[in-house]
Amino acid sequence: MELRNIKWEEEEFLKQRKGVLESWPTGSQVDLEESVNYHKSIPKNKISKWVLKNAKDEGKTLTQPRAGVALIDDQIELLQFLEREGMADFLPITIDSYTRLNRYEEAQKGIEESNRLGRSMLNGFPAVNHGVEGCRKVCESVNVPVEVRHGTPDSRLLAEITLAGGFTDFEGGAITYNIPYSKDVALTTSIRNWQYVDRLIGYYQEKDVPINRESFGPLTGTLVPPCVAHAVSISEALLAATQGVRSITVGYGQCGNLIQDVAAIESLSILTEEYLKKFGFRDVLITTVFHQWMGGFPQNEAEAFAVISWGATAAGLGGATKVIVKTPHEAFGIPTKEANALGLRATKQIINMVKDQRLVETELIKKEITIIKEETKSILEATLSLGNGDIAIGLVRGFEAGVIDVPFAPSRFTKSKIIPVRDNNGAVRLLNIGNLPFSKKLRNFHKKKLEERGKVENRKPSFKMVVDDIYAISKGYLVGRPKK
Ligand code: 8ZB
Repeated sequence: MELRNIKWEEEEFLKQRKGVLESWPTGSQVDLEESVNYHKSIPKNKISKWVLKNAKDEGKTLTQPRAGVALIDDQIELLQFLEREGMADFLPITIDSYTRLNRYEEAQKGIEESNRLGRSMLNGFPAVNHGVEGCRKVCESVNVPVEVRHGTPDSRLLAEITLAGGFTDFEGGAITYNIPYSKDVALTTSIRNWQYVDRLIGYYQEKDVPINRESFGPLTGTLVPPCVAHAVSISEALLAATQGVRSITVGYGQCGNLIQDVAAIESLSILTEEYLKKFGFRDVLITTVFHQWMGGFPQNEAEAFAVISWGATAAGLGGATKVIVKTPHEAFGIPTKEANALGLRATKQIINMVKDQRLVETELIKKEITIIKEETKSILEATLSLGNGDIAIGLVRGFEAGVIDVPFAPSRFTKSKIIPVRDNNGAVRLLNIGNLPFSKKLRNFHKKKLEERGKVENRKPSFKMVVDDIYAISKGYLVGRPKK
């Protein structure tokens, strides 16, 4: 089938389904009609779309952790703890690495080892192996929506099983779960595989079962400027809406400068609305998710809490619908449930304190919104134009040409020519604009901002500065200044 951004015919979709479901034994447990009926019995307070809609209408920011372990009963205990002690508004199952790579045999060994040793020997929940009933048990054990969070370029079977398993929200996308995670997966392949996932959700939607889709805005988590995250998230929103998805969360990872972060969330929702309308999608619920700092964390727990709280501040002041929370164990790996709950509680305290404050009308933020909008539009327009208006084709050609680009990506299918660095206020700008189709005015803006910093530090902006910035937060600062 030729790659194009059009809704898959039902017949084509059902034909491919057979192969997907036959690729692992638990696939045979999926019965779409039965799953649709199952979803109709889920109460509204556990359906992602309705919980997100309420939060958006009421201007609330919901909290959500990451959490995944190998065994069903342990996953239930973990989620119940995070709901009760962490007061999480939203829960996840974080999927293990073997499942993300479709290596279900090794996931099975991990389950058996975990059973034998009495502790989790996987770094997440192997949902495909646990099957439909295992997933339903997890969803039924809590009182808030549970989202599938992973990092899987080919998540067709994972989507089949988890959606039949009662989850109402599915993270990822053709770009955000490929470019930062894989070296050799072609974009044409990941776009097709994610069209399948979106088409499956479109199928549920046609039967009045709303499933939310969320893009993974942080990408490589390393100084990704807002325009890059936005262009990618909006592209994934267009791909999803085309297949019939009607509830979409677009994402962004904290950069660290408050003005830029607040402007990023605000501009992300405005631009997504604008582009979906432009392509004729008027009935899609659009919400935003803000990720607390995705780069290196300080080891000291008090310092880690400070980073967490700063992220919570930006999420709250920016009016994000949801915030993904880090923990004081971030520098060391997967957190204990107690540490996870503490990150949630610290975040909620801040969210509650800033919820009645609004910053968006501030001049500096307005200016930053204008910049982000111009940058994002220039990337999206060039990408669309390379696809002659088709975003799927445009993405393949655009990444090849570098007019849309992700910094520090392992993928062979992106140029990764752009190099970000902080300006003198800590906002993320571009040291190397690569092939991004920026106007002269935008280029000068970045140049001027970096010259400003260079002058203060008495050095030329260079890769040394970039490296200093990458480590700065873990060492206690935002901007990586030279040692005096
Ligand atoms: C790309 C996302 C990385 C973040 C966290 C890492 C890091 C990964 C789990 C998890 C709780 C898990 N993460 N796996 N957190 N439980 N099974 O995702 O610590 O912050």
